[in-house]
Amino acid sequence: MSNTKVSGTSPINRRTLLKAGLATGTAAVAGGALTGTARADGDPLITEIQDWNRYLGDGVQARPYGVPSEFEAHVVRRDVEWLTASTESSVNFTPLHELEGIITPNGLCFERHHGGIAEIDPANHRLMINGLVDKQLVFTMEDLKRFPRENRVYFLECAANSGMEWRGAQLNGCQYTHGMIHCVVYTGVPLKYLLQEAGVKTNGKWILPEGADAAAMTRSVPIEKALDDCLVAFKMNGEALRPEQGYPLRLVVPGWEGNMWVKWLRRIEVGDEPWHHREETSKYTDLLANGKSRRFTWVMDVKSVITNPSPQAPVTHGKGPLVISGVAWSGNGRVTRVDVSIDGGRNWHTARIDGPSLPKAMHRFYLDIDWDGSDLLLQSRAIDEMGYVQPTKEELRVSRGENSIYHNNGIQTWHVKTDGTVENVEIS
Ligand SMILES: Nc1nc2c(c(=O)[nH]1)N[C@H]1C(S)=C(S)[C@@H](COP(=O)(O)O)O[C@H]1N2
Ligand SMILES: [Mo]
Repeated sequence: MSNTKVSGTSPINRRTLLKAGLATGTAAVAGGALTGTARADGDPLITEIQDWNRYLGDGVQARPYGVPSEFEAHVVRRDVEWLTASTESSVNFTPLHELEGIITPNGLCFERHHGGIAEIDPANHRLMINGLVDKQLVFTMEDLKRFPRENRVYFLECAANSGMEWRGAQLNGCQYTHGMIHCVVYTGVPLKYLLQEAGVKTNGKWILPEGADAAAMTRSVPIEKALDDCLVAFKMNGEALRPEQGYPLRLVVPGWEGNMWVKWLRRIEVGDEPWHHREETSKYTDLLANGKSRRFTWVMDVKSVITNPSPQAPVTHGKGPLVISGVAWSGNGRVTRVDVSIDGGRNWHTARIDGPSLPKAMHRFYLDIDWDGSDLLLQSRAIDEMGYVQPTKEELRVSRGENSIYHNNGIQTWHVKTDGTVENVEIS
């Protein structure tokens, strides 16, 4: 925990920052600067035969379902104990600082449950469609798998992601400040096929997806979205959904707040107006400075964060070539550009987006610099195909006040110190 504030001019020496040797923003690795750190001769790791080289290893089927190397045991979801009263209605966080590319491995997708994990035998699972439809329908999992299906990569972000950071820098690590997000490839049936099968009546304007868990979560979703890109998904990253993520069936609501992605999906009611249930009234609304609340803030706006270096991932190699890596996403479509600043937002450099650029999916960006070893104030600012620019936290507070929890897409600052350690700070 820390509450460090770094003021606009001191204590960071701006001239030192500017000397950090950043070239054009594209590849800035100085030629020949990256000599190996290991000993070139006489290193016992080269001259001595190691155990893994001497003895046969485990054969096939020693690990029928593979797990990561024992040396990766620290790469796990983590929670913040004081945040919630119980683990059944709680959240843990994706270790973003340990991941690369744009896909979150299934076992590391953050979890947010309101009534714990429902453990459902797919043979006993049903999906009902009722309400303002021509014919009520009940599907088994087998029925659903006879509809045409699609594969789509989408991020899911909880609207409360970064919520603890509204009033100032608080949690020391991007896992905690930004880890209520994951991005996987879903396989599922477009919801519109199921609604067409049931026949939505002309006054059917909203749907109410409902979960089969102990929380029986519900949210009102406008019919336009339901008929647009929503999926009823049964696979993630090629395999069955994990129980934590709604096995055997979850609703996918691309680009919209995670709360609407009902897990353990058992029923979809069609209605003529929104239901105004708990999760869209007392929760997932934002109290403005004037005492009014914003409601139905569905879209997750453009956002980004630098994942390395970051407080849990300090620079351990000293000055010289440094890979700055991060993720960006937008519920409005593709991310078209990410800018990175190493001097707290004074100067910006266009980062390199690498890997697939898919709408409503995570994007990976890099800025390769030659670090001169001085203090850095790292920031990233994403821009999406609608032209939205990620705001500063101050801009957000001016427009939304200080009471908000949800939809904090403000620019994050990491203070990289001369010893390579990194701290969550805010520049005022
Ligand atoms: N049935 C049900 N669906 C649910 C929830 C829940 O508690 N029960 N939590 C919601 C919230 S608030 C979020 S952010 C996402 C989290 O999805 P994840 O656990 O796959 O990360 O699921 C949503 N769907
Ligand atoms: Mo959420």
